[in-house]
Amino acid sequence: MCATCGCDQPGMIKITNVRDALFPQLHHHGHTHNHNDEHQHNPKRTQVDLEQDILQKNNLLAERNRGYFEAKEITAFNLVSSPGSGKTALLECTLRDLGQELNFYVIEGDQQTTNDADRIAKYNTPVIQINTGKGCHLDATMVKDALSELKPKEHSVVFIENIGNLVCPSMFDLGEQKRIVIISVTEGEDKPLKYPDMFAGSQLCIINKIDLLPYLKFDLPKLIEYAKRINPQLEFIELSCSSGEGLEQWYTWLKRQLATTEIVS
Ligand SMILES: Nc1nc2c(ncn2[C@@H]2O[C@H](COP(=O)(O)OP(=O)(O)OP(=O)(O)O)[C@@H](O)[C@H]2O)c(=O)[nH]1
Ligand SMILES: [Mg+2]
Repeated sequence: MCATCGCDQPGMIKITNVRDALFPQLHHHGHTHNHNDEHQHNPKRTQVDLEQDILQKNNLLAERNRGYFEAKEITAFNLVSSPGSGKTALLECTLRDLGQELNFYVIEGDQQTTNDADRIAKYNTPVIQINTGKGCHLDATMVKDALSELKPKEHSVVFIENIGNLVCPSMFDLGEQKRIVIISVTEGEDKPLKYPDMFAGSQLCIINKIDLLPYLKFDLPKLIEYAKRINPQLEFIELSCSSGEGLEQWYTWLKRQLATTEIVS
C-alpha cells in the first residue's frame, strides 16, 4: 500500500481553489506531526505497523470529517474508479441537470493538473483541486484541508472525486456517507474479482459508457454477478454520460440519499 508505494512522502500535496483562484498553492501533506523527528526512518517498525498507524490516523480524521458533515447536514460522496471511467463526466452531467435544484461543492483529486476542477468550475460550482504529486489516493486530512477552504454551506452536497485508481483509495475512509465505484464497460467484467476491496467498501456501483456496449465484448450480467459475489448489498445503475441514458435513475438514487439527511423534502 502507500507505505510501500511512497505516496505518503512529505511535501507533495498541493491544494488549489480553482473557482476563486484566491489562494496560493499551499503545502499540505496529510500529517499532524513534527517534520524533524517523525519522518526519520525507524528500522524497528515493520511495514505492517506503519500501515496500521497510517490507517488508524486516517480513520480518526475521517470520523472528524463525518462529524463535520453530520453537524452541517451535508451529504458527502466519495467517487472512486480507475482512470477515465467517467467520474468527472458524471459530475458534469449532475451539475448541469441538478445544479439549479441543489447546492453542490466538489473536491477534485488528481496527481497533477487542475483539468478536472476547471471542468467543474464551468458549472459555477465551488471546487477545490487537490494535487497529490506521487500520491495515489486522497486521505481524510487532505479532505479536511480542502473543506476548510471550500466552506460548504449547511444542507449541501459535497462530491469528492478520488484519484483514478482501483487499489489505494479503497483503504482510505474520507468521512463520506457513501462511496460510489464507477466502472466503464471498456474495462472488462472481471474487475470486481481483481480489485475486490474497492467493490466491497462501496454502496453503489455505476456502470458507465453503456452507449459503447454494441461495439464491445463486455458481459454486463457477469460483471454484476462478480461484484455481488464480493458485496451482496451493492446497488447498480447502468448509464451513459454521453447519451444520457440511465441518468434519471442516478438522480433518483442521489435524491434518495439526500432525503435521508433531509436535504430534499
Ligand atoms: N462513450 C462514452 N464516453 C464517455 C462516457 N463518459 C465519459 N466518457 C469519456 O471518457 C473519458 C474520461 O472521462 P472522465 O470523466 O475524464 O473520466 P474520469 O474518471 O474523471 O478520469 P480521471 O479523473 O482521469 O480518472 C472522456 O473522454 C469522456 O468523454 C460515456 O458515457 N460514454
Ligand atoms: Mg476526473
